[in-house]
Amino acid sequence: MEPLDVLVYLAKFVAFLLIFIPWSLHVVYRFTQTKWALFAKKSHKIPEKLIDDYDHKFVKLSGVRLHYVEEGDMTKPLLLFVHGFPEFWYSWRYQIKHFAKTHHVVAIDQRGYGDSDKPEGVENYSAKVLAQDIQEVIKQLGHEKAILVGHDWGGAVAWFTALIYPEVVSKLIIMNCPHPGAYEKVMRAVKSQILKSWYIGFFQTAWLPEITIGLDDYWALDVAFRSKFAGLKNQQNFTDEDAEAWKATFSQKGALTPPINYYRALVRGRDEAVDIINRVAKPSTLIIWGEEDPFLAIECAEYSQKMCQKAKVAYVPGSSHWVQQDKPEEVNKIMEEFLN
Ligand SMILES: *[C@@H]1O[C@H](CO)[C@@H](O)[C@H](O)[C@H]1NC(C)=O
Ligand SMILES: CC(=O)N[C@H]1CO[C@H](CO)[C@@H](O)[C@@H]1O
Repeated sequence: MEPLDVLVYLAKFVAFLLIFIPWSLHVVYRFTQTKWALFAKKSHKIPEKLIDDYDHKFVKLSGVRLHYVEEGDMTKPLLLFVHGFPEFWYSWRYQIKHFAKTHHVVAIDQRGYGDSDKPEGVENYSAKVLAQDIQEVIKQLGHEKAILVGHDWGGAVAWFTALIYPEVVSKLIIMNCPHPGAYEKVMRAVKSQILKSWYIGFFQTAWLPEITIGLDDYWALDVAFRSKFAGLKNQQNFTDEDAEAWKATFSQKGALTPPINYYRALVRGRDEAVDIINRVAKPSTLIIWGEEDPFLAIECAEYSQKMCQKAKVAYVPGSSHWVQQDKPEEVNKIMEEFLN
């Protein structure tokens, strides 16, 4: 080997060390940053204003202790707000103060959610148990009846409360949630609804839904509440601070399983509930429907109306599934007209 060749060889070797090795390390580093970040847990904190600007309380029921936020005059009629999945009392932030002028406003964390108790086991989240919680909350807060307002799963619980305990519901306001009997009819009649309900099947599996929702710092929550996928055109009402509140709530230990258990209990308990779900809702009912809901076919509104003694449907054009947060002014106005 000539000395010059040796020099060239050495130069290449040094270049290799200087370029290739740092590059490889960089690639490995990037890999750990992105792929491992999928499983990394960031810490989240409830924004101060959620704690300071609202009156937080607890109510003890026969099975669980529930957390709630309260505003307004307790001698006025009770307006009881029940949130959906995956949400908590704060989903009603555009309604709580607004209706406090005219009502005793209470927004609960349903069992298994937020600061409320989270009993174990799928059976503890059956629709009958959830409806019983609502009936007990009304009594414990010193009222005979409530105007019950429910959205999504909170809507389902409100429907079940009206079907099982009609005597405690003076009026029913439902947002983007079908009457349980109507839902089954829509599943048979409207083919697209089966596709829209894909996640209910997924939620029947163990562990996998919890892991998936937690991936990449609860990316699923961003997709659900802040993306076009969710039917959102106007995203201004879901601020970064709101997203932080959501992530702080659902990143608490064991915070995902109880909400998913609602779906597991629904499917397992279907046959037992069959006599309840085909009942007609007796209270005077208002159905508010955000038209751009990717999870529920718009036909659900009309089918639900037919399962009520007396019901009015108000469609909200351009609204996502999260109608009371997406179009608060419209929703509050529709509610006021119905309440007066
Ligand atoms: C339901 O919750 C109670 C506590 O509230 C608990 O004692 C019971 O074991 C739970 N049921 C199941 C099936 O896990
Ligand atoms: C806080 C906020 O951005 N509120 C907006 C929510 O959306 C309505 C339109 O439906 C706006 O009018 C609000 O200002």
